[in-house]
Amino acid sequence: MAEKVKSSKEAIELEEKYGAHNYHPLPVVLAKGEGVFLWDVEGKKYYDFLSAYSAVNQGHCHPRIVDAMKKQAETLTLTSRAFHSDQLGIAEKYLCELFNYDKVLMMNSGAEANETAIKLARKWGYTKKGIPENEAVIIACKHNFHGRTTTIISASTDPVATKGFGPYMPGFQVVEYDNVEVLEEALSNPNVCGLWIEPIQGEAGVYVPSDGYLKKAQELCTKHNVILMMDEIQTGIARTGKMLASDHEGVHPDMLILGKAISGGAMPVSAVLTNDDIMLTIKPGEHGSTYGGNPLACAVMVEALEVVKDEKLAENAERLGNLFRDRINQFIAESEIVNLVRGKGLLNAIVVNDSEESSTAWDICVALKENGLLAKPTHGNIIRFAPPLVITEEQINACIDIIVDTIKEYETKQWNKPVALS
Ligand code: IF1
Repeated sequence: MAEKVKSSKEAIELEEKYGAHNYHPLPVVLAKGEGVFLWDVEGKKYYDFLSAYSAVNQGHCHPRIVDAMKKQAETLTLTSRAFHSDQLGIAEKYLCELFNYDKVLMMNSGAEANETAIKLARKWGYTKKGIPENEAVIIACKHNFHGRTTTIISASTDPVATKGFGPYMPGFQVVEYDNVEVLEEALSNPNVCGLWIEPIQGEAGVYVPSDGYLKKAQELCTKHNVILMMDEIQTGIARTGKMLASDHEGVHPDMLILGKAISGGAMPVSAVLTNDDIMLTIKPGEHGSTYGGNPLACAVMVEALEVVKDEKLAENAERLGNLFRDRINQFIAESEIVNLVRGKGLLNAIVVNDSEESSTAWDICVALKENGLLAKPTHGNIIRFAPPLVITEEQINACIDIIVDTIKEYETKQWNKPVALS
């Protein structure tokens, strides 16, 4: 029988002793999740305002997703792609019809989906665009985040993500995000096969580009015969108030890269969707993964996406995201340390007026935890707020009260000034 920890303290000690130290988690040990709520080992209840970095958009342990998972888990979980399964074609059809693409390649993690996108773009560049072998270039943006593999970090501009992991994969050129002039210049290079961007830069601190940037990027890609590779792993699946963040500008990317919430936080599922001209450049045996498109993943994914539609999660994210930013902006007018809030739908962040190296954002997140709300800084001075999209108006108002009161308490302690808590 699996052991159970007796306390949060014991759990943390076990991770410290036996686990890699590749994270610095907030000091909380979670044992149960339901909807927007999480409970720690001692039974304390929290609002989840991270949603596992936008993987749990449908809420923790959604009953429909759990039931679909149980049913398929008792029937057939994995065949490998050496054989067909009765679930894959159904799931592929569902995704292609939902997002309007010819074909999909199923993988597991977001990083694997981005690796797949890179291979597809390069293969298309050599076989269809006529780029000389091994000279394909993919344009990425400063402050990008697309995953942790050695090829993906070769395009990263974050020293924490790259230092000590070289040598780096060649074939990437990095340009300013949200700058169409540099795009025009970079895309005119005939060896460029892809432009690889996030519609909102999540890890960078929820950077929303100027209106029209995505549309201009697609136009320039079309003009220069370059694939627009849109990484919607964090911004997709209703998170920003539309099914895809690209939908805000009516952009249909040449290649759509999905992960995280397409399986509602139940298990890793990712996917790359594109047209036949690009997808069919990869021939049998040239790419894949043991678990890619497994029957369990397919059954879970279809139900998780049905939940998004049936519960109108995009509409809810749009409406409550506006409410969130309106109320936080009202608070900013009187706050000493919060100087802006930005985001779309229920992907938001606040910036505190302190350096990236400061512990302010972390200290506020620890105080929020004490007050029953879990969030995490993306950098020293930015806190991301991203609750499950099933949150209600009453719940988000209660959470905004917690956030405002906690920051007011923090400001008081910092400046010993009496303030009336709301
Ligand atoms: C961690 C943040 C980090 C992503 C986008 C691909 C991936 C991600 C736009 C890779 C993953 C996760 C990874 C997770 C923390 C979180 C994250 F950006 F969300 F904040 F790390 F930067 N494209 N983002 O956001 O997908 O391989 O993880 O399935 O690494 O701790 P993955």
